[in-house]
Amino acid sequence: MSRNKSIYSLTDEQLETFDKQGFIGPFTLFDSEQMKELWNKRIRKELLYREDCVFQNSRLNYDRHLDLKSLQQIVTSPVIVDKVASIMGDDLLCWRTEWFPKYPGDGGTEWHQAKRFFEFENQPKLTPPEHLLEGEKYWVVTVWIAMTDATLENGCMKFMPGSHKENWFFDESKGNNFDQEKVAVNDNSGFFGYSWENLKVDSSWKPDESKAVTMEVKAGQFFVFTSKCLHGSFPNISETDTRFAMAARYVIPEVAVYQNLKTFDALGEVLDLDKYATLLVSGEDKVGINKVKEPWL
Ligand SMILES: O=C(O)CCC(=O)C(=O)O
Ligand SMILES: [Fe+2]
Repeated sequence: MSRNKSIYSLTDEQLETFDKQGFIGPFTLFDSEQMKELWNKRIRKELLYREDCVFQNSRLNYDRHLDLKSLQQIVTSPVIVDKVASIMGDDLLCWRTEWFPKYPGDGGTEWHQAKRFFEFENQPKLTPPEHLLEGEKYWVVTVWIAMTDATLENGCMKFMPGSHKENWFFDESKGNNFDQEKVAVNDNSGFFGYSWENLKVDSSWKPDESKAVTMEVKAGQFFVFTSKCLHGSFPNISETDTRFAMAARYVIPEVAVYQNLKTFDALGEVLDLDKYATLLVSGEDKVGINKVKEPWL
């Protein structure tokens, strides 16, 4: 089943921009009033109901698109998926959704890059075939969806355009810099006490902030990026304005997700993969190396 080009697909020009910058957007999934209503009246409440979620007893709340219809509709929406398909092709798996809240007073997310999503524990979550790992083809992208307005004041995202064509400034496999004390106080950085600082290839390297592009978006808007593009976010310096976002991460079926793992380590937790599966959001899985579910809600 091939996916037709639609009004939601990226144009050739947009694809070129994505390739040049490493990110593209914002685009609109819902208008902001609709998103605020959906977020406040539905999604926030549904997130508290954890009976059917895949990772019980986890504060991370990963992959709630696997049990919540509202989120499954978002990650399978053609408005999003057609754009991801323009970049990576028709066959697509959503392998992760995660939350990035930023509360008043929270620090910004440090500049970082992610390749195989080692996530500080020296344990790659994604294993692409070698030719993809070293090649130019995109095999994993993230879609960052704003549940609330994201502003310079409350901690919107920022990117270093073109940095994905430069180096890996971070070496994820350095891993294991988990700070249990910080976890105990829960610093709300989104990384629960981990620091990218220790993963720098060259500890004296600093990105040139003057080249950063800021990404202020309205609730209901989203953008797409490759996690090789240096990205981070501003601190939330507002008094009362919490910024909430959901990141939906997609791979092509050639990429093995949580290869040979029964559990995985994430930000100080051990999560059991028993009920986990990737979600086929487009096309088909002709490779068969991952546990794949089709949308069912
Ligand atoms: O929302 C943030 O502050 C960080 C998000 C991020 O790093 C990601 O989605 O990969
Ligand atoms: Fe990130």
